[in-house]
Amino acid sequence: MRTDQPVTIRRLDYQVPAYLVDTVELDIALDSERTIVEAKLGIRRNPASTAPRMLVLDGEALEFILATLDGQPVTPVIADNRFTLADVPDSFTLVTVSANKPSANTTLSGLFMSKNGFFTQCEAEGFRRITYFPDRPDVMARYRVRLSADKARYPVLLGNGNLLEQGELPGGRHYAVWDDPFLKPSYLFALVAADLVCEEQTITTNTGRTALLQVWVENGDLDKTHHAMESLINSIRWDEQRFGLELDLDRFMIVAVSDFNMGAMENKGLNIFNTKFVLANPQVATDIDFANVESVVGHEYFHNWTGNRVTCRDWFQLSLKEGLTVFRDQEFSMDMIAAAAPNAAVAASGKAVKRIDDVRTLRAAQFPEDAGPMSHPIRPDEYQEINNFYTATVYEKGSEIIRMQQTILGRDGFRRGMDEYFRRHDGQAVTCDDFVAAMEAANAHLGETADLSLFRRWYSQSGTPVLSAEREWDGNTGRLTITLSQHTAPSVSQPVKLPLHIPVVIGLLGADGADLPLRLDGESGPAPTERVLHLKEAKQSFTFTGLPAGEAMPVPSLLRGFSAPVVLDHDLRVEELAFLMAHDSDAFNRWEAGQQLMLSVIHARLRGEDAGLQTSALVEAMHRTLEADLDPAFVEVALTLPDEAYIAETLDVVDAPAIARVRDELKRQVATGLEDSLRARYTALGVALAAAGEYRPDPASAGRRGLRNLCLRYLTEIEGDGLQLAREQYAAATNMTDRFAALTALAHAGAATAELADFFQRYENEALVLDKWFTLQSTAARVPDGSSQPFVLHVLGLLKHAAFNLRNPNRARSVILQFCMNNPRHFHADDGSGYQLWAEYVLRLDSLNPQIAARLARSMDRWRRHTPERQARMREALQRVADKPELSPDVREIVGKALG
Ligand code: 0A1
Ligand code: ZN
Repeated sequence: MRTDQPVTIRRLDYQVPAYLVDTVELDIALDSERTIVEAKLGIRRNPASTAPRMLVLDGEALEFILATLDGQPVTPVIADNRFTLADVPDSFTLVTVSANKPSANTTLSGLFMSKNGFFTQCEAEGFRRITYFPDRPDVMARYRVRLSADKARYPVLLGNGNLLEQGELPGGRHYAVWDDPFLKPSYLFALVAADLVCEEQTITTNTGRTALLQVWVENGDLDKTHHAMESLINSIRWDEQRFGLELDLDRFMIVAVSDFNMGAMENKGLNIFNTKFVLANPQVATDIDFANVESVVGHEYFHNWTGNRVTCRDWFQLSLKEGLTVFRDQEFSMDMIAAAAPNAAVAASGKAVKRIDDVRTLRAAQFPEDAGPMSHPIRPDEYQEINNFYTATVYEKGSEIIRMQQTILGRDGFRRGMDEYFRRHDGQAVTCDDFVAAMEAANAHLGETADLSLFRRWYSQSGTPVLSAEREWDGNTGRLTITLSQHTAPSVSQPVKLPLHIPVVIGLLGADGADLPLRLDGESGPAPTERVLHLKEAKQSFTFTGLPAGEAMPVPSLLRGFSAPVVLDHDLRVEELAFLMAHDSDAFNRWEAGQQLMLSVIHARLRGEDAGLQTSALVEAMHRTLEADLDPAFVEVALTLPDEAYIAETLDVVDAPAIARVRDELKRQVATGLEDSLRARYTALGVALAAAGEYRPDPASAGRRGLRNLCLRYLTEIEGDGLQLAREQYAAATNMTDRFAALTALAHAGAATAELADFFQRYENEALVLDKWFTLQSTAARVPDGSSQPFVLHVLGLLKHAAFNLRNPNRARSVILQFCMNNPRHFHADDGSGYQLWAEYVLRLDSLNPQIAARLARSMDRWRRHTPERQARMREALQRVADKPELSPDVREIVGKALG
């Protein structure tokens, strides 16, 4: 629907559905130009509803053909994407016949075509583009589907559930009947009709049932399915072990499609994936790609319980399934890393590195979102377009809110809560509050600990709290008082913010760097060396006693493991940060102390100070980290400077090119200070990797490659042999991780002309690798030949490249979204050229694919924080988009909020 009047949907307006659908029988005759859908719905009035006796179904971009009620023709009113029938009985069978045109569907929502066939995407509201239906998640039905299509072109016909029957039809067509034994909401419906091949395997579940697992891909990609299959099996095993949850189907399919708006989709038994998160082999995928495939396969599989068996009552509850499932996939990845580790220390370090990666994402994506015009609680109160609410807040912050419940209740308590959640709600569509209530009920025996009444505010309040800590040390008596206070900045929709329940995991380091026993005033008995402080008021003090008297104040290690999604405003001195960086038993906080040191240097430099002493202290500390006998994956993250986006969030006024410049300068200083060690480590890791033999994407070797490639990157920042090393590595690489890392180092140095050309030739037929080639050039610090050509002209060149295609979301993202979102130094060019490009492409994309256009539109979210000159230009660009009369509700909501 295209409209100029945005319609706001509110959470508190929720009403139960007036009619329920028990059974759905679909007959879908697939045709690229005119697909005919006959739907037979078993409908009954919802006894819980007091609404008028009027059946209202959703329907969008459908051609109505006919309808019958209990066999009698009826004439619905069809207007404004609704099908309305007055005076219907209490229970009846409705048959509708409609048509749609998949070849014209560029939105990739509903039934659409990708090069080799038909695919669907129904979350959130795509099913209404396939047939008339009450397209809301609290209407759960049993589905049986008959698909028919041309056999030569679309030899594979897939649906949800079990295959009942298949056969030939006249005219070169064939059919298949699929039956899903589980109740499901319409957003989990899926079909695929395409020319595909699969890797398959059977598996026995923990109760001895056998299931067929399949990974379906285009012909020619079977050499890239193995990792996805392995990840699927690992996911199944992990959910059995960690949560006692078993695969409930006889058949579980993953299908890869190259045109897809998001990462993947958890349709019941028929997960549809963006190729980017399925296809991987050492020649085309990097270590990061391998890890991403594992985590997305896990994520979609875990949805089978958290999302499908128990689903959302309405879309405001989206975080019920998404926050929880992100938490589960994060835990899965951590456990996989730990399982591969040779000993407990490496396992702990590997888990910390995963946690650090997740926190970096949260800070770079969610913190800005929560401080900008799209700020919303993880359970939003209103939206105009639900597709705009598949956000870092609902997903990543939502996961943090689940993680805090585990921190508060303990691992066992959390597991009890999960068991209770399934015991109560299996087969239902429920709310976030139902989840928290199950957690509480299962842990009632814990008393006050299980009282999550205050904790619930995390679901309703937006914004990132700032947590401040002050210390008072009485060296004579060995008493340390830590006063914690919290403050969340007001937002437009929530001018008053209330205190939250913040679990603060804490340790105290003694003079030798070891953890001290933590005994709160009045306590006796054994004292742990790490514990959770529960901050529930605006300000609270905690006094620790029995600490070594006569010594210097112990150094607090606060918010270990990032125990809450807050900004910690600490009062630690530079020397204390360096001490934590060297000694903290919590690896996350060792990393964090380093990041804070780096930030303070960057801030000082941005203020125009030279910060020489601080810089040398930092470089020395980094040197020690590089030389220490530590897990290479940890060293890599510890030596990586904070992202530009995170730095920007810590400033009041953002001068993006200045941030990039200061960060570059610091990088060069680090590289100069560490040059010999970097080269030595680069060489040593190369030898170790070569000795380990063939490429494997396991955490240990990925960690070595990661650190080695970071060393290379630093070395290419300064004069010397860095570029030479990168050229040699590029040419000699036997895997994509090393080849692409070398290319990246060269590209950022503006010295990649020859290698970029070579790379294009080598991978011309590998779409996902070409996406990398485009992404790298759109996000590079310099144009490939290092010349002074304005960067935006280079981006325009990429947009005109024969291999560029705006209709393919991955390709569109690889150039235009990557440039606008991940290349702040050039996007914010002084002349405003980046903003003009942005406006033009938001408009172009909006007429093809509003979801992708709206994602792009969001790169202007934080426009009010830039310098006044840039703000003026950004506003102009935003206005240019807003002034277009015909805008999708998706883009209208984003630019409306940005300007509002
Ligand atoms: N539920 C999916 C995400 C998803 C959402 C919307 C989509 O199409 C508009 C596609 C996928 C997940 O969390 O993986
Ligand atoms: Zn999800």
